[in-house]
Amino acid sequence: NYSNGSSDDATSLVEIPPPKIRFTKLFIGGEFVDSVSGRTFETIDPRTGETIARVSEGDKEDIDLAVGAARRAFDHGPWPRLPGAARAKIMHKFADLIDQHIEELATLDSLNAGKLFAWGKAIDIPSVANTLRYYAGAADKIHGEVLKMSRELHAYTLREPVGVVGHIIPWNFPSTMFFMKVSPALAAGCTMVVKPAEQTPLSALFYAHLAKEAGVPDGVINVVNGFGPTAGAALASHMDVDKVSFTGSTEVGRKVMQAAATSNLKPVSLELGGKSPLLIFDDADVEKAADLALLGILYNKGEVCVASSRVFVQEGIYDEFVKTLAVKAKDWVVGDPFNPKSRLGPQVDKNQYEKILAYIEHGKREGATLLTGGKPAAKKGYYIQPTVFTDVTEDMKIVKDEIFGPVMALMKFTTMEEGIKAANNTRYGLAAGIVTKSLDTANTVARSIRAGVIWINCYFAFDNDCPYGGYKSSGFERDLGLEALHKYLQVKSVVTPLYNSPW
Ligand code: TXE
Repeated sequence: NYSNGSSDDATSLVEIPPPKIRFTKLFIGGEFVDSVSGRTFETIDPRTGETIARVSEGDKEDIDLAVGAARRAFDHGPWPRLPGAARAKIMHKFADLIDQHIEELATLDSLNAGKLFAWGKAIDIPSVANTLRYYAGAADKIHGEVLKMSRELHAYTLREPVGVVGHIIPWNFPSTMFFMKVSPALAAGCTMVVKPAEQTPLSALFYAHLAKEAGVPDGVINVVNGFGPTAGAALASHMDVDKVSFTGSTEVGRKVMQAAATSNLKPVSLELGGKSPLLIFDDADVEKAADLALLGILYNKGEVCVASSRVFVQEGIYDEFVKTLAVKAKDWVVGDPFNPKSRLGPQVDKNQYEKILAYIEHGKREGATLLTGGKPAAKKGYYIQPTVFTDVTEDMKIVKDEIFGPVMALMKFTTMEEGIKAANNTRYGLAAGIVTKSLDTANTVARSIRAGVIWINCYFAFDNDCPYGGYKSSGFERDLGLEALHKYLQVKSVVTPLYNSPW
């Protein structure tokens, strides 16, 4: 059964060796420094609501200093001028250093974001080292091409680093997001300022330290902790930043794009919210489909932009699916992220916790039926039970809005056409899942859904090779894959006349 907050349940605090919080300042020009104002803010343990540490609070002045350091490193420093293989060598060393600190880094993310320690140790942290290696492998293969040209001209393109990049990242995957942004930008030869989410600054600062140890030159990676409307906004509107790469809410994505447009018209890439559908057809194996549906919404306690928050089941297996899902949901034990039995930790902070519970209440008021969960899962900390709503209609708020928590809306469909129409009935377009044994169904649905990633008979099948990002209000441009490398590169055309041309 779900945790109920009693003293022997999974949410009881697991005592861990008190982690040393080694880095709490801003990292600018290769040094850890206090903020100009001297201000600090608390970073919180979502298991208890208590303070882990106080962290320097960056503001516009600190962003100015960090952008200045990145600008100098780009205009005069070695990084953009190094041969790609030399950048790759440093990136490999950086990745090796991450491998040597997996436990410490996983501890920071679990403590700061409520992420499962076992998964962080086995998946998140080793994967970020591999993301760095993936892009290190691309650093010496960046080149333009020779153009055919229709007249007596010889021409080619160069691919040059875009310049100083501002990365604004969220809290749900503090390590993954950091390296999804930083790795391709490093390979491209850019310099950068990272603004981690205010909820989760700790691992980002650790990575800044490891970057220096690996030999990344001073000023190439700068980290400024701080809040969105101050530090984030200053980065997005900075006249000396050449590109902003943002992951976060659709609402703030709009602000970032506006700030970019009204400052120096820097290009932006946006990876925003989602309300991803999972379509399960009559021919699916019900047990497997229920497992995928639960994974899709409960992994990382639903704080995943591509979470399968809308599940559509074809009518022939709907009743059996509902029964199976209700039983299997009980295996998703809510508990302390350091407890190996836990499969969902606490939500990241009080705001998210209250937002999710408010959506659950709204769902109940709108007339949806709770199949499972619907309540806090502990007396202390930001734990919520895995929650599944049935009797849901497409006009309900719990179906339209991104909740970003362990809350599934379960619906029934009849024909494939009806399923596709319902799946596309959203302002978002980040991901979608299809469960079927029919190739025809899979291929037709994959081509009919307007979303950036389609998973057939799987979910969350991420890979460094595989670009992902959104259609519609889920944003534009892609993270991961070689697509992401190209967003940190400019194309320059170079043209010269041939010897007998009229020039
Ligand atoms: O996001 P914000 P929040 C969604 C999810 C969640 C909701 C709110 O639905 O419930 O957003 O979360 C910085 N200029 N996602 O409030 O505010 C901020 O400091 C520049 C989906 O945490 O978008 C942080 O670093 N930057 C998502 C980053 O933006 C600003 C992941 C994201 O925070 C800013 C997170 C401003 N004016 C939330 N205001 C996904 N796509 O994965 C804030 N920021």
